[in-house]
Amino acid sequence: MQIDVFTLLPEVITPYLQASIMQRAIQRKLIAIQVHNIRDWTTDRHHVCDDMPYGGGGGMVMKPEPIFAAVEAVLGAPPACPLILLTPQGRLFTQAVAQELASLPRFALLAGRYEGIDERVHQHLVSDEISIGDYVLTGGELPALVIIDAVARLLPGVLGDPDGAWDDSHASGLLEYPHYTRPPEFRGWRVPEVLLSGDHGRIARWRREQSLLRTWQRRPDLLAKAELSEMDRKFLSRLQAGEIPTAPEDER
Ligand code: JFE
Repeated sequence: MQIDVFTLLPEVITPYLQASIMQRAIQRKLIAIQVHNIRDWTTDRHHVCDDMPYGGGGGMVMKPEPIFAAVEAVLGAPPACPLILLTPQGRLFTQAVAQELASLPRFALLAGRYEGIDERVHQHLVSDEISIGDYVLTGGELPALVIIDAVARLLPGVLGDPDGAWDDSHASGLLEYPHYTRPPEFRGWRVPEVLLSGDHGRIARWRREQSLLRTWQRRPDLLAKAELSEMDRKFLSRLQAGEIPTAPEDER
């Protein structure tokens, strides 16, 4: 997998890629990431990348010329791979979008700054626009890193796990069950007895019910899309009927 990142702040992107799991994935050539400074493609003495908005109003707008020059120099014209603009106006980034991107051999990310980017970049250069959530950041660098991270961990071999990315919350459509490790008692708080029982059937059922309980309590919107068995549905209707205690064990 090859990813190109276009940014005015390469120094924000690079350190994250040089640590931990990302660094290992790059060393093992599972992923190749090139970071390009858009300012390197300015042609004026002061390397200016922003200008005042036509029509007035506050804030500055990213100029189109250095962006087009950078992208066309690296990706060609038209671009050889999808070019994704990070913006609050994009389609929402989800695990499904991460999976979609993880299936591509190559894509590129354009991280803007200032209050916006000249509309001609949206219209004539970019192939897709993604938002990582409904809040406003100061630029596209953190969204770019979020996307790289979520995609990288889906690539075979990036996680230590031989089964690939865990069948975790957003993959299965339910929230994760609670995790515990040693010691069995910490400050008087005990690990649920079932997890110490060695009974793998009971443990699997407890975890499934905890996933269902948490999803019902915290993200009931996810239940509509989740894949639920007949047992799952029976458990949820008992929850709904108030037949199951919902507080953590140690608070009952
Ligand atoms: C840029 C900015 C004023 C944006 C309404 C480039 N999910 C997500 N949140 N924020 C971003 C993405 C993001 C991405 C790129 C960005 C924010 N800004 C700041 C300022 C209005 C804006 O759009 C500049």
